[in-house]
Amino acid sequence: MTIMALPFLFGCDVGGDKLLYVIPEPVSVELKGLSCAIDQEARIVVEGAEGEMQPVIEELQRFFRNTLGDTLSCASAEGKVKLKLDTALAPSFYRIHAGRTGLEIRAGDPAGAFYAVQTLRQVAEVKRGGIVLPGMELYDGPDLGYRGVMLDAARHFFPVEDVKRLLDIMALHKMNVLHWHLTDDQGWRIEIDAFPNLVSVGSTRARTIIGKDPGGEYDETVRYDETPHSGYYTKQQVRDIVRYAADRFITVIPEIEFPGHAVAALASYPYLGCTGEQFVVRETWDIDDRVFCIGRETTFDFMAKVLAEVAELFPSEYVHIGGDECPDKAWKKCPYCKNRMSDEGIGTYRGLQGYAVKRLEAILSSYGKKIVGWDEILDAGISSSAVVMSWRGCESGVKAAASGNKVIMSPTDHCYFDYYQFPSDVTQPLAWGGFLPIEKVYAFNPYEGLSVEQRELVLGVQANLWTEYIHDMLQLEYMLLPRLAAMSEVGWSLSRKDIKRFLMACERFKSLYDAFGYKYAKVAHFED
Ligand code: TNX
Repeated sequence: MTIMALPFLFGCDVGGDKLLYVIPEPVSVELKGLSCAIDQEARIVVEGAEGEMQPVIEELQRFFRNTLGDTLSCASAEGKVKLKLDTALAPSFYRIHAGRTGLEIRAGDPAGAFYAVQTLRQVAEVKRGGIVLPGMELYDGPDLGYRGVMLDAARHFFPVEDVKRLLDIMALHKMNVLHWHLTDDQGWRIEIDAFPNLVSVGSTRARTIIGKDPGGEYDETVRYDETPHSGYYTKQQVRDIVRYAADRFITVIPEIEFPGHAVAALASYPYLGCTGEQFVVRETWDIDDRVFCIGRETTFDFMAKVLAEVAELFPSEYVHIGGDECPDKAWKKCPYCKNRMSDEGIGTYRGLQGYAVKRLEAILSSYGKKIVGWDEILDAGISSSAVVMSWRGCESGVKAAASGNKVIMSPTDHCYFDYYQFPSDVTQPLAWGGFLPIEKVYAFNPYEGLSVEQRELVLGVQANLWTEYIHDMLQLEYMLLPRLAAMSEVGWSLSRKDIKRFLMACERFKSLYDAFGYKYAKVAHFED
């Protein structure tokens, strides 16, 4: 059993004031003189909703096991560690009282209690065979309900263990949605019983472009690694991940890209494209003209069956249907698409996408799901229940909110973690492009341009990890951390952001990442 010595993280003297460094920043903290010590003899007492509290008890026990080397058992009374549901607190909100007599967590719901444990993990110190907590009264809860991370598992595949590790990292930062990008031109990553070729063909590309994709025509200067890249999640693995996430109060929203970013699907079933040609799973990264045919009914039969299986696997209220970057070049040459336009009275090729999105929305609605889509879905008109994920800036989000739609803000300029973290004169791994230092993530204001009423429609924010140039988990963590710490404060502590305090807290957070073995970028303010 490993005993991990956590660094002394709390009670730092800064200019004479004692500060408690927690990320994301809690609502209020009052430090009390006397600390609270917990050793193996302590017991956990749970009051109310024992069943629902089970994942919280397990997280507490994991925390104690990792720090004390032994776990704490539950007792029916007289425990030193108390967990209580308190209806006076809002969902996800919690209070921590730590004092000489013990530790008490009160929470509005089990998620709130889970977040309390995450806070404790950050402020605990191991001393003389026990955990010591600062004496404190802490009150906390999130500003925004949706705090997401998108993992693109299509461009590069991340095995189950990596996804779980990402979920652990998210939990530490109190992030609560994993948007799982499962299909794209370069790979289909989820097993669908009705269409076995999606994984037998669609989950493997023969080779991958080396270095930066120049776009446009690929001439002889382009080099490939000549190594197949493959991988997919079985249904059993998907269920395992969904369960693992739920135990950490994280919802998983799957994304099945439609009607663009479809080459892996078309390579698996050529009849899904406008020409019926056989393609291979894409080996380069640029936007592709080969998209789903909107004219043929077989496309919708396919999507209805795929989405039925997807809806059954994911308990989430939402399914993400993609919708971004869908060229209309193939549709313009397609007799089926032309027929569709005349039959349905659709005046523009873009209108075909609007038609397709509405049909998918109806299909998903019959499975009890609502849709999320990239902001292009707005261009062709959407229904009021669709959620818009604003990525080309916040303008589409503002537009969607103005028409009463719910919005998730994830603009490239603040949320794209596939962008460089350092200026171009610093040596760093090849990235998509752009420049997104941690301070810029932190400066993100998802409410800009919105009236007070419209702000209600902003569900939250999301960091996006597109993985064209992110090959493995090590690199993924390097791109994610510490920028995720900044995003967690945008989502959780928006109303009380303070860059000076944050950067100071970040310094401390580094030792936490070290203790947990997470890789991070040594960004400025984050050096030794
Ligand atoms: C745009 S963001 C895309 C992705 C790329 C990404 C690279 C979005 C909805 N589409 O397909 O991976 O840029 O930053």
